[in-house]
Formats: sequence, structure tokens, C-alpha cells
Amino acid sequence: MAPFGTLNTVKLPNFVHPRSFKIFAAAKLNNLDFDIPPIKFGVTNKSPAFLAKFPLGQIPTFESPSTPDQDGEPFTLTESNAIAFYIASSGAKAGQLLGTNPEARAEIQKWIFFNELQFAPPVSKVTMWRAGMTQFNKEDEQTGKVDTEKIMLVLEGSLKGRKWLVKGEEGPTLADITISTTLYLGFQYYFDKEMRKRFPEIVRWYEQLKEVPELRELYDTPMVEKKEEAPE
Ligand SMILES: N[C@@H](CCC(=O)N[C@@H](CS)C(=O)NCC(=O)O)C(=O)O
Repeated sequence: MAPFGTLNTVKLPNFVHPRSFKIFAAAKLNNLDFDIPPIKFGVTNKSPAFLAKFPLGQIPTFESPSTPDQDGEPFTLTESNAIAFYIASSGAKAGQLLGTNPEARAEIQKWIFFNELQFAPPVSKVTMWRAGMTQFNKEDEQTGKVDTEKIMLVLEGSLKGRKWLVKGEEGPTLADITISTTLYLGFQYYFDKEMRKRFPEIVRWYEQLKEVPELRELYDTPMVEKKEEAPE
């Protein structure tokens, strides 16, 4: 299959870049593939060639030479949620992923913002150092723990009696995919066996996502038995 476009992201063994995970999941559901050039984080994305196209020098970014704009320039996109939206819009499962009516579409947007602003930041504080990606910070660990717990309780309540996050939709929608991006990281490093017992709806819903044939391989990562304790 010809690549749908180029995705600039980092690929590390045993670590899927969290902001890119939702893009990969939407691509799997829409049967799309990417060209992924090798990137040395902090070097390639700060090179003049990269900055000329993407001035913030951040990843992920997307480019599609086969879809030029009106000036003949390749279509480019930054912001992981916008890229995930574009990929979700670009295949046979667009209707399922983006919602079938205005209420569902609005609710999907709600979960995307919820993930970006309420959920991913605290989960990132408690997972990234455990994943070896950042330094431990005591204050971040404490606030991250409190805020993560609060949001997990909201999510647990929202999933009660529902197959997917957005009521009435034949999901998974982009809402499920986006929230699961944060949980994917969380289950690997933070939400251990003890914690998972307290969130049965979230675990049930996540296991169900793992059973979607197109997603099985992407989501196939062991969940942590016991999370690393924070240093004193
Ligand atoms: N809102 C952006 C944030 C992108 C972002 O912060 N990417 C980080 C990696 S997770 C990055 O490239 N940081 C390098 C930098 O800011 O110089 C998105 O969702 O795509």
C-alpha cells in the first residue's frame, strides 16, 4: 500500500510516542500507512530544513506531497489532534470515527479537549519519569497523582453502562482512540494491578478496544504489575 503521507515522529523500542499513538490508531482503522523517516529527537526537528516547514520544531508533524495546496505546496499539518482528525477523516471509517450526528461530533470534540487539557498532563507527570523519558520531580508526582485520580473517577463514571465513550455510536470513535492514547501510557507504567481493580469500567472498555481486529497489534503491550514507587 502506498503511504498516505509522511509522519514525522519518534520511534523507540517499547515506547510509542503518546501524541502519535492516536494518529496510528486512526490510521489502522482507516487502513492507511505512513512513511516515517528516522528522526533524532532534538536534532532533526531543530534542523533548518525541518524548521522551514514546521517553525515550532515539534513532533508529530504530517506532510502529504500528493495533496498540494492551491500554490502547489505540499499539504502540511502540525498538532497531533489535528493530524489524528485528518487521518480519521480520510478513510472508510470516517463516519464511525468522527460521529454520526452533531451531538456525537460535539461530544467527541469534548473528549479530545478533555484528554489534552485535563487528562494527559497529570498522567504524563506520573508516567514519563517511570518510562525513563524525564527526571523525577516530587511536586509533579504529587499533583499528577491527585489530578490523575480525579480524572480516572470521572472517566470510570462516564463509561458505566456504555460500550464506547459516546452514547449510541458504533465505536470506537476518535474520542475512544484519543483517551486510550493516554491510558496506553498509563497502563504500561502507572495503573498497576492494584489500581486497575478500582477502575473496572475503564479496564473493560480498554480490553474491548484491544479486541478490535485493526487495533490488536498496536495496543498489544503488557500492563504494569506493580508501578515503580516514587523516591522519598
Ligand atoms: N500540541 C502539540 C505539542 C507537540 C509537542 O509538544 N511535542 C513535543 C514532543 S511530545 C516536542 O516536539 N517537543 C520539542 C520542543 O518543543 O522543542 C501536539 O499535540 O502535537
